[in-house]
Amino acid sequence: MNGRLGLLGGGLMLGGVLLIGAGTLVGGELGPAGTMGNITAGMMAGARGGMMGAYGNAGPTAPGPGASGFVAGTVTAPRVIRVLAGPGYTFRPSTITVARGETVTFEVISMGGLVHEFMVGPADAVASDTPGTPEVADIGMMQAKSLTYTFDGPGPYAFACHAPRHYEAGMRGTIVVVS
Ligand SMILES: [Cu+2]
Repeated sequence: MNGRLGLLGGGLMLGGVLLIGAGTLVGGELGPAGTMGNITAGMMAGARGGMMGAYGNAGPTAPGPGASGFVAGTVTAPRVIRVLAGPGYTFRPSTITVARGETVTFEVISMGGLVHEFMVGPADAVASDTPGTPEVADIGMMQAKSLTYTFDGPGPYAFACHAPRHYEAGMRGTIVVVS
């Protein structure tokens, strides 16, 4: 096990929230560089299965509107959506669908070496980095921070990172509101 792998393992559990599937995604990205070549598909599947068994449906893979098992988030029980910030100036997913009126907790994980922010709200406020728009900042490498937001209007809503030059480089995403 090399240092990178140890870091990955530590990153799977952040703030008590399980990042189901994150290992697969990271492995896929690091794989071409050769750093993760010693992780087999079976190892990854086993790790994920064990964690899913421990955490059930509480992890950040809750199905969205239209998907089987979708339960709209509420103020007391927000739906958790995991968002990967980076590597580079990207969010994944870059388009997120929410039901109108639901409350969502975004678990934002910085995956690369950059420090990111996550702002969410009305699209115009997010685009212009309007003070007071909900955001979490200073999300360092392999850190996770969460932000809870209620989509009580028709939209359009958006999310973005306004760390210097990140937004301009394309670090933004779209929220689709369905009724
Ligand atoms: Cu950023």
